[in-house]
Amino acid sequence: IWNKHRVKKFNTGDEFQEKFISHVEWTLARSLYNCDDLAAYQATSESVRDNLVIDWNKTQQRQTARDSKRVYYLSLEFLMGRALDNAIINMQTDTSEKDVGETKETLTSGNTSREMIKNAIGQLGFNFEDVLEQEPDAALGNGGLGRLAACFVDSMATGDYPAWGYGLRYQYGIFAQKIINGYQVETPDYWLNFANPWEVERSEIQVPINFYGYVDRAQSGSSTLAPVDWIGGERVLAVAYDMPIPGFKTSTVNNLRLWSAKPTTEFDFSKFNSGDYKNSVEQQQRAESITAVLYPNDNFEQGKELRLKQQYFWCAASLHDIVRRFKKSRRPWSEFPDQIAIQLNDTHPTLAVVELQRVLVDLEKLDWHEAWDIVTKTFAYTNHTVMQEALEKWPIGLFGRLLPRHLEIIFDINWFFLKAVEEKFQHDVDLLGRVSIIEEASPERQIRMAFLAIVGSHKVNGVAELHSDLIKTTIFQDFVKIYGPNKFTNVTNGITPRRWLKQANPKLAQLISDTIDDRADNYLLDMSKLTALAKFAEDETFQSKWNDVKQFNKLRLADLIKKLNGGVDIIERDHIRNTLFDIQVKRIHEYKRQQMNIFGVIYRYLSMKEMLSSGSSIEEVAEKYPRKVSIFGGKSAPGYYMAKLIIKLINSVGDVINKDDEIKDLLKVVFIPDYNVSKAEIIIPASDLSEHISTAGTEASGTSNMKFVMNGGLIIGTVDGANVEITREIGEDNIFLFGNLSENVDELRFNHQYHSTKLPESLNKVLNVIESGAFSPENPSEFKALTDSVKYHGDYYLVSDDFDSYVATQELVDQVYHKDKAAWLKKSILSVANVGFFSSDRCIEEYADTIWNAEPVKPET
Ligand code: 26V
Repeated sequence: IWNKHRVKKFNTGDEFQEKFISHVEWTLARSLYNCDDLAAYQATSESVRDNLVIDWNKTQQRQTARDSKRVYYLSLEFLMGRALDNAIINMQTDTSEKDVGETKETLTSGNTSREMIKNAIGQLGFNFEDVLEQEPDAALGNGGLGRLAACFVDSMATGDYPAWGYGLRYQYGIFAQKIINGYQVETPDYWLNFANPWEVERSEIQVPINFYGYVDRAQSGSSTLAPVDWIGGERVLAVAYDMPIPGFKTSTVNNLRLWSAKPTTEFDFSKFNSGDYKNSVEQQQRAESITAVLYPNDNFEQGKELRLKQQYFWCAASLHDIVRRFKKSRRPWSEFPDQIAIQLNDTHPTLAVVELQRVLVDLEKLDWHEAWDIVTKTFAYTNHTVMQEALEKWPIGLFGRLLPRHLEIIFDINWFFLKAVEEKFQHDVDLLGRVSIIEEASPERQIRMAFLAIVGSHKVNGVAELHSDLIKTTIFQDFVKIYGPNKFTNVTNGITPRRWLKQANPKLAQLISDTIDDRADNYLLDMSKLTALAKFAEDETFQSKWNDVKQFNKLRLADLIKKLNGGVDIIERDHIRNTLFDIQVKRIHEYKRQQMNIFGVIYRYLSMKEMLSSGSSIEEVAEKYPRKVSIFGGKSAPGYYMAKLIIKLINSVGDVINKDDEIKDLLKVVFIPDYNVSKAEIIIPASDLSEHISTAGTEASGTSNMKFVMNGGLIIGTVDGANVEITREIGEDNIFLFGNLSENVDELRFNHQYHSTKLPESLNKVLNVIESGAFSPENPSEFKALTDSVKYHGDYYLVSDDFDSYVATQELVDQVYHKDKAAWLKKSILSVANVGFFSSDRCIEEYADTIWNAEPVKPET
């Protein structure tokens, strides 16, 4: 009977419409007469989801049946953005046209899954883009680290890897940013306001999680490493919510499992009986707070108890899920690492290492060393930052109260580790203290999570070559000595071309597939096909089509900016073709140096004004400083004073420059509020130039640099992070590099500290004008902290050392862009032709081959 009534996918526009209407009427209990864009979005999503669910179930069955090695990607952040358009694009298949319905288009007709649904929705009276716009972003991440996890799950599904993501289902994602009087104001992102069609609650999958309590040694006697009982004091339930992750051009649909906290149904009867009903209920409600909100810090660690609770809740739930699945196979424990690879996205999931050791020793009664061998073969750790203030450390007092048994286990892990180190390096007396997982600090000892992650893993990787080299020579230097260099490796980050090219830039995708004669978009799976574009780099007709696409995308961004600016244009529409769009969008951080960018803008403005006041004509000014708009976007951590001040400065400078009629719209400054994934999809394709100008050695990789290049934008950047590989791949003629190198940073900082270094005249001028109150007449000292940091506080981010070369490089950019458009377009085309290396598919393959030892599980064709 089951077979007879098997559910069916829609395959034609006609069948889609049938599904759509049944979802409007049955699922949403609406009629076509009161179906608005939101309802249309929901019905479309439900329909598309139905198709996915069929493949999702099959994929899970297949992966279980094949019983090959599985990969689990543990990340506290998954910055997914919208799901609908991505799901539609990934539905695309290769098979030739068959069975044609009313709309004359089918899902199997090559390049048209998106077109087919777009037309079908159009016939129902809706505009496809407006429908897509209804979806809130799933913004469960801060920035690069979270978006990387999202690109990785896309590539793991596309590569048919049996791989799941594990994370938390925050009720509030990263805050929404409002700009009020130029200041950032945070408002909550309650993204689950409307039913979320992209998740399935698995109410049957609940894992009890304990906190606090005490360790009971009754069963172990005096032996230290024997199993013990941890009697938890507080218990909450982790409930699984699953999101389907469809691969591109494959029927593989993987799973992203996010945990949500809820109270146990066990009731505290002692409290209840003593008449304390209200307290008993209140304590239950506290459970939900564990997954209420994403911590909005990026590269800054605060050491809050709730954050540690989140981490343990998530690690324990995920591990028990993984172990439960493994136990079904009835294999011996020794095969655990052959069947399972767990990747730690930064140190946030490091408690999983400890939890697995606890499960094996305390619950499964394995010998300590046997267990530890399994643990270290299972885990691998990715480091994403060298910034000291981002390295996680937990005071042992707080830690031991919340997780008493785990603290003991960490002490034991450390003891065995240090013993081995001591045996090997008897002469190095300081070494033990330097590498100890427990830092002897005042007022209290702390657990160094990065060291624990290294000791508990078989591989440690950085995310770009320079970064991977740096961690080996700085923060993890001693561990290279202890373990040898092979434990440390590099996997340069990547991004998914499905979202960041096909979805974000449909016009460019179309031009590419037409030009390289790849109507089925196979280049999105094999980006080396893009090299075929190189032969058109100097072709005038092609250049002009390329330029038209850019123009289209710039207009699209100008429309967004206008909408955000209350319907008023900031950028003169008639001039867009001749206006250089110079964009810096990313989290606001001193090390990313948005302050240097805005100082550069001020310098340009002052120079223009000076020319005018010394008698130059506006034409002469335009000759030296041609049309340009400086676009910024990004969130600051709510408690990060300097970053917030940078946002205010950008907005204040914009207020002055944008109103100045004298410079005749030659220069504009825009701050786009609430930068997020779906805005990035509009912003990135519109860039002529983007800025990746971090102090050398501070940006681990950067991934937006790759996104901009993939969309034909050129880069102005420092020799930092993946800019190094980008330069290697696309050629140094096609990128504007400037500034000091990372090997000189220490010395430059030293000079600032111990000698009084002189500011360059250009920067001095800028800082003086800021201090004069030119941008804050009502409060001239408003930006003092920013100017002082360069002038008097050691200029830690070396703005003064790089400023002149930055300004000079910007002037070079102007000249190429405005005086030699053909040369510019050639650079742009060659960049895209050679961007293939930065596909996250390549990146995932490297992880699979060199770290996970995992193979794809291909669907039968
Ligand atoms: C640390 C913390 C500390 C506790 C509070 C919340 C929180 C959230 C995130 C982090 C880690 C920050 C590290 C990070 O995001 N690194 C970025 O990773 C990108 C992907 O590898 C990389 O492209 C960026 O260069 C790097 O800054």
